[in-house]
Amino acid sequence: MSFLSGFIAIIGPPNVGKSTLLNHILGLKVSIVSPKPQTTRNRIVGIYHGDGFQMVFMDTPGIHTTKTPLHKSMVGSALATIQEVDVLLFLIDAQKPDDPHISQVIQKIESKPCILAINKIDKAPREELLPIIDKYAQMHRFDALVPVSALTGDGVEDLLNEIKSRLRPGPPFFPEDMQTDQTESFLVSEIIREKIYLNVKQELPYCSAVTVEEMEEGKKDLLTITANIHVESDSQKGILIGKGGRMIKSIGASARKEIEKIFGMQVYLDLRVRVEKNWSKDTRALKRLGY
Ligand SMILES: Nc1nc2c(ncn2[C@@H]2O[C@H](COP(=O)(O)OP(=O)(O)O)[C@@H](O)[C@H]2O)c(=O)[nH]1
Ligand SMILES: [Mg+2]
Repeated sequence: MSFLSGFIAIIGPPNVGKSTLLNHILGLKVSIVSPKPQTTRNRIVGIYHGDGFQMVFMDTPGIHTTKTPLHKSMVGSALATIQEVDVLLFLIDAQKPDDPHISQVIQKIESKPCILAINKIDKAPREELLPIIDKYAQMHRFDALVPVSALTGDGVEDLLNEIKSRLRPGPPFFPEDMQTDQTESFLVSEIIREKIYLNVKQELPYCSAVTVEEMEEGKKDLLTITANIHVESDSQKGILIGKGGRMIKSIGASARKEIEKIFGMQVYLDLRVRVEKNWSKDTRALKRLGY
């Protein structure tokens, strides 16, 4: 038997669990997750190594209608990914089968092999699944429709088998010990960004970007990291720092704990908040911040 491989894009509306599913498949967190929509801003690659096969997953930002430059860049990155892959994994939320963004995604599928995964079945009563499956089977000729829970792992094995049967003979694209193509500093900036989403209410997370300025491994297994959080106004800076610095401390502490776990060493994390007026609307600033 020859080796099988392929590129798979995980696409769908915002907040359906795309990043959670990728992390579950890999058994490793490569893509940040939050209860807020539009957490993922870039394409994230996750590599799943099996016996005789390799699946290269690409987690994408949710596809949605948008006008702002940042969100245009996010949706653009999702749409570009669709063009490049062998198989599409289209994820929807069983609790929101009528999400208005769904038809927008379906229009972009074109003629690629496409598997529909109906996620969050841990939250949806079984009797609600059949009508959803029926409805979607009529909407598009999906190659397979699989109910899953990215949270509990229910159905994920079936889903992987469906994907596997659509891989083609080909080489492994990545070495066996590689699970993501992200740089360490990108991963660190994403973890900090996730903690902003989890700690700060309202709109602020959407107006913040994180860059890592320095990462240095010193003596005694101590990793020193300096990172900037860019926000758009002084009042946002105030919210992010919080009363007596409480907010930024809490973001820093939870980010540090997770970074320590991933890198297996002690971390000193220095977070700085910078005001960069309207960065999310300025194409040059977007580029500089990685979007
Ligand atoms: N109950 C339940 N929640 C889920 C499941 N998968 C993801 N979630 C939650 O849905 C939210 C959005 O997840 P995320 O992976 O960031 O979605 P994405 O925007 O599509 O990447 C998070 O709060 C997840 O914990 C699932 O299978 N069941
Ligand atoms: Mg995501």
